[in-house]
Amino acid sequence: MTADDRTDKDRQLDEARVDFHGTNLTTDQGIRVDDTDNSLRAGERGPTLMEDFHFREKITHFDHERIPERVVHARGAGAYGYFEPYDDSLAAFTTARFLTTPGVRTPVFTRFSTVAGSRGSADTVRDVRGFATKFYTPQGNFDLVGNNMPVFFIQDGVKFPDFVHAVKPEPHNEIPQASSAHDTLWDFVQLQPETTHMMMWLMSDRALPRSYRMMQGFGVHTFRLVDAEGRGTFVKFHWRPKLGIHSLVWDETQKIAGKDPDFNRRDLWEAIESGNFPEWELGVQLVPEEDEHAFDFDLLDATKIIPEEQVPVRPVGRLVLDRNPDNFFAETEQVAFHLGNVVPGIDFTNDPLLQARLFSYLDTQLIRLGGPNFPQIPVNRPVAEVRNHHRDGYHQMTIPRGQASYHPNSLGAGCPAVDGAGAYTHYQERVDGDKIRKRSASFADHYSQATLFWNSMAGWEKAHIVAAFRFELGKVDHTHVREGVVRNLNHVDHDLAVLVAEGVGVEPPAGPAVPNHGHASPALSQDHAPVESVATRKIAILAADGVDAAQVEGVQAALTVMGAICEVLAARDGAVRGEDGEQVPVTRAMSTVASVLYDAVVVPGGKASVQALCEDGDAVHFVSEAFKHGKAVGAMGAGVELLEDARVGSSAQPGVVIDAEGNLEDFTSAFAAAAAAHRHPARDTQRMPA
Ligand code: HDD
Repeated sequence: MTADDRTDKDRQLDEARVDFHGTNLTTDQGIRVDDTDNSLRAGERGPTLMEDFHFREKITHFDHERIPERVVHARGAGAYGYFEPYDDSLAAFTTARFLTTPGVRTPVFTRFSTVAGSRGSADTVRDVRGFATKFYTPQGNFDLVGNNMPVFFIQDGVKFPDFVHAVKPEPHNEIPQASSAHDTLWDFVQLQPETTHMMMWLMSDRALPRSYRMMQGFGVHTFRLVDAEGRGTFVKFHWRPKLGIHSLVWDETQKIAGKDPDFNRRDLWEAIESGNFPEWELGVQLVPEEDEHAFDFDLLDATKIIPEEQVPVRPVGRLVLDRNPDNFFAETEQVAFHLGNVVPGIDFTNDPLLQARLFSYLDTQLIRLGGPNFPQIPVNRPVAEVRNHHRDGYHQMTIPRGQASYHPNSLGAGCPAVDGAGAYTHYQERVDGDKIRKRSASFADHYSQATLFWNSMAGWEKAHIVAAFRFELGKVDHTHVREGVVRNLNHVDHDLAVLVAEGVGVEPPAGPAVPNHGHASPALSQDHAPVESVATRKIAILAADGVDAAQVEGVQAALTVMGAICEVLAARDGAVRGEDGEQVPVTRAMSTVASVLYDAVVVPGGKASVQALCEDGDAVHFVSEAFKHGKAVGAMGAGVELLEDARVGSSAQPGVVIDAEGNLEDFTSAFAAAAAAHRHPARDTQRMPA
């Protein structure tokens, strides 16, 4: 980042940044410390003295280092960046200037998260991913606190504690960690059909993102844009990743959870450190107020999407993340998002899930961050001025001057003054009704969109969904819970219900509960979101002594130019000898990594190298496993022998690229295309043991 790229937020953060280079150790009071390895004692073998203020301060501070983790979304990773609108086309709908002033870069902090696991859980579990962005606009902070799935489990926030209790580890033994595959979640699900649509998303590969950089984000609720005249337009927010929407496969995620529990976090960090700044496009679906009732679902129901074929997503700007935080706790842990942080021109709707969230986020920050002054924590501070009569509380960081801390006042010249111009004005909506605990009949259809989702999936996506239901329900001990889920699924699609029932040993339903409506929304399938580039993909090149050095270098050079990250893996770190005795640098020892940490694998030629790899179980397994997980597998010259040993064979399977002649140019272009396709699910992997 150059000095010119620094945002207002970045400059503001300078005030809080502390650098320790060239400094001496002090206490919190700034007193220089002469020894931090030996406590002060009465005699060399005597007891520690209370007067050792350095010892007491050091231990006390340590004892108080932990704060409560987030009750949900505890595990996450974040980064700074900016948002930039493409043009002023939204000016007709909203007074939010950060959305409508082209060329203006609004600083942001984005945090991605898993929902159910605790802070130390693995990244690649089956779960929803949070996608929360704080925009530090000159009009104040706007937080878009979304997920990577466009719908939610429940319609009314009053049920959120029930849902979260059901999905979290079970209360008696705190098992399982970061997993939905257990009785309490599925018990809740079978009794609460409104979860069905979201469960289809959760059982799909959307719950297993390859990277935070390769997943969509959604504001989920219908919000409102408000123009200068106070007119409203309904809006749904969408984030679309520039690198395409890609997922891992289930077997892979489970292995990565052990091999590299920080997989997604590391991926985000490394991409930003290496200058591959992740980018998303912000899109909006706009619905005029008068069309509120034009749909066969309720816009206020967060278990429903507006199909993109009905209301297209209009691109409005881009989000770029270009700087990692300096300190995880200070920034990523202490960042506090709140759906209620809105700027003029953006307002809420009466979605009962949204309304509940408006209460919960501020409330939870009070316990998590220890009092009402958390907006003063550097990562949370707006770049807009904060002037009000809030006073005192734990950890007040500002020194409010003057006598008057009330409104109205004359002793402070009436300041801070209340002036309507440019102030946030709530959208005027006429509301009347009886006080009543009742849900609208327009929220009652829990299945049509679950069916829409199912119908929209490609064959391989359907197969993954069925396998996911079978896995999850297979972990459920109570038969009646399995049966209840199958009953619900029979309202989605009869074939789906039968396939799941057959896998989990319950009686398949005799016939469909309702006929499948047959509609689909192609935009929902990951098959229809191709972004075919190898940029930032990790390619493993397997080598041993005797490798064809020219091929290693050639493949590396060609793929690196395309933006891929190539790593040479060998039995030992350091270097291997090429066929002609030259040194070929090794990036990592194979024992420190695994195929699941790469997107594709190449086996270059060189007789001795390939023979050694064929004798090395790690190398054979590497290739079989990559193949099983649908990744591009390539071999040049003698490299094909390793493919044969790994049961990949030399036959034409999708995504397997073999160049027996060792023609570098032909090979790299075919291999790059295969790797860019991400996965090759059409492959026959039944026989593969990996
Ligand atoms: Fe929530 C955190 C997203 C429903 C209550 N939520 C939280 C985070 C995300 C979401 C991304 C993590 C923010 C961060 O990185 O710090 N939540 C959602 C979405 C929802 C949703 C997209 C539905 C559309 N949430 C929801 C409901 C409630 C909450 C219905 C309560 C009634 N959510 C919370 C919370 C959390 C939270 C307890 C925990 C930590 C935090 O807020 O700061 O207040």
